Amino acid sequence: MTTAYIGLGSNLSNPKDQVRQAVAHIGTIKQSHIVAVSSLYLSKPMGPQDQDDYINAVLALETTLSAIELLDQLQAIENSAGRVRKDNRWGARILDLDIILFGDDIIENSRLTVPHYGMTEREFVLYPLIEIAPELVLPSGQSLKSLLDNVNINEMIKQEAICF
Ligand code: A4P
Ligand code: MG
Repeated sequence: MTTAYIGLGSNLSNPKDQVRQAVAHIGTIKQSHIVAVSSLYLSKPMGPQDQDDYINAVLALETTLSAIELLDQLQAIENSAGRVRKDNRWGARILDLDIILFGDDIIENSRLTVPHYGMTEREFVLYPLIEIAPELVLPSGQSLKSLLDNVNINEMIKQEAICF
């Protein structure tokens, strides 16, 4: 059994509903169950500024799937939400599901980089994550608390909790 942390993000088509529905879908993934879900957070877009603010959240999932099997499940959920993959890096999206951490695994292959390459500098990953895993330590040995000391909250606003 591995504890995976999944980052959720949306800035199109009623982002709060998109994230809530994604949590419900993730709750149906085989061989897995959700153990914690952060509140929703309203965050400023990282990347191109001519797009709407994002809704972000992070959840913890206990799973006996492999990381690639979990990625397949998450991408199927992204696709069912109507996600269209475009070339515009960091552009607007209906639903983005990223594997932030997969236990203490360090994964580097053509489909997966875990820990997620952006997690250490993204306020919309670190703040929701510390809400549900305050004592978390990364595979590198860095504590989540120490990472947060170096990250600006960038006007992000905590919103309501998510039921799961
Ligand atoms: N991939 C590799 N590692 C992972 C991982 N750990 N988790 C691969 C999930 N996927 C991973 O992903 C492209 C490929 O990355 C996948 O096929 C998978 O094999 P994608 O979801 O199609 O593309 P993407 O998400 O647009 O790319 P990228 O560069 O990962 O985007 P980011 O870095 O996630 O940024 N601003 C705010 N405030 N909040 C946000 O959530 N998100 C983005 C997207 C931009 N600005 C944002 C936010
Ligand atoms: Mg992604």
